[in-house]
Amino acid sequence: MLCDSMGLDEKEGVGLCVDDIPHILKGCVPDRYEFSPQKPITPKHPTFITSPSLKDRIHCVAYVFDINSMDNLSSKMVAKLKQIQKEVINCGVAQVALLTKVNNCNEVLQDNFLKMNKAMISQSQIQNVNKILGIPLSRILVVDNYASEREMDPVKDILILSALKQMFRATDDFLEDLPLETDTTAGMFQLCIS
Ligand SMILES: Nc1nc2c(ncn2[C@@H]2O[C@H](COP(=O)(O)OP(=O)(O)OP(=O)(O)O)[C@@H](O)[C@H]2O)c(=O)[nH]1
Ligand SMILES: [Mg+2]
Repeated sequence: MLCDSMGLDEKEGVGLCVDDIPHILKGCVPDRYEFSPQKPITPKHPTFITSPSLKDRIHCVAYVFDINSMDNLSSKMVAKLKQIQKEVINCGVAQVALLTKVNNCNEVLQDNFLKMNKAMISQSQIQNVNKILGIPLSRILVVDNYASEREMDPVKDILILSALKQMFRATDDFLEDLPLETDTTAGMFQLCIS
């Protein structure tokens, strides 16, 4: 299951509230819950999930960035991201970064699919994410989403499916570290930086 959240904003009281993060990670936030940027969810909320099961929990967090905005991340935004990462690490949840709007995937893939990672890794934006968030290069994924296209594009599809595969691998790592339980439906959580 892929869960999409409200985007983050560097300003306090705008975008997803950092205090909501632990509740989301633990699986206490119900589907379709409407987040309030000023007020995190509390156990008093009528649909708050007080005893979440493994399937309600988040197993992998994907931080979604526009690749072209990586050089302009403000120090406030970086501080907010680090605060969130602390919560994520505390909960033992896997993390990946998903960089969208990559514009050279076409050349890279057409050149030689096997060289893709090498060419991508040399991109300064990827190095930046690695430095800022400490996310390993293999967990920094790049995609070019469908935006204005009318037809399917196999090159985009390859990148998108390969990103999804890496997310599942990260999710598997989380599940492998858990004590054996019967219910292992995986959930992922996407944080959009707007
Ligand atoms: N060209 C291009 N456009 C993209 C890509 N990803 C998203 N977009 C466009 O960027 C805009 C914002 O995308 P969203 O998915 O709504 O971004 P978001 O961060 O989730 O935004 P909110 O949920 O509204 O905070 C839309 O117009 C998308 O079509 C991409 O990889 N390439
Ligand atoms: Mg969104």
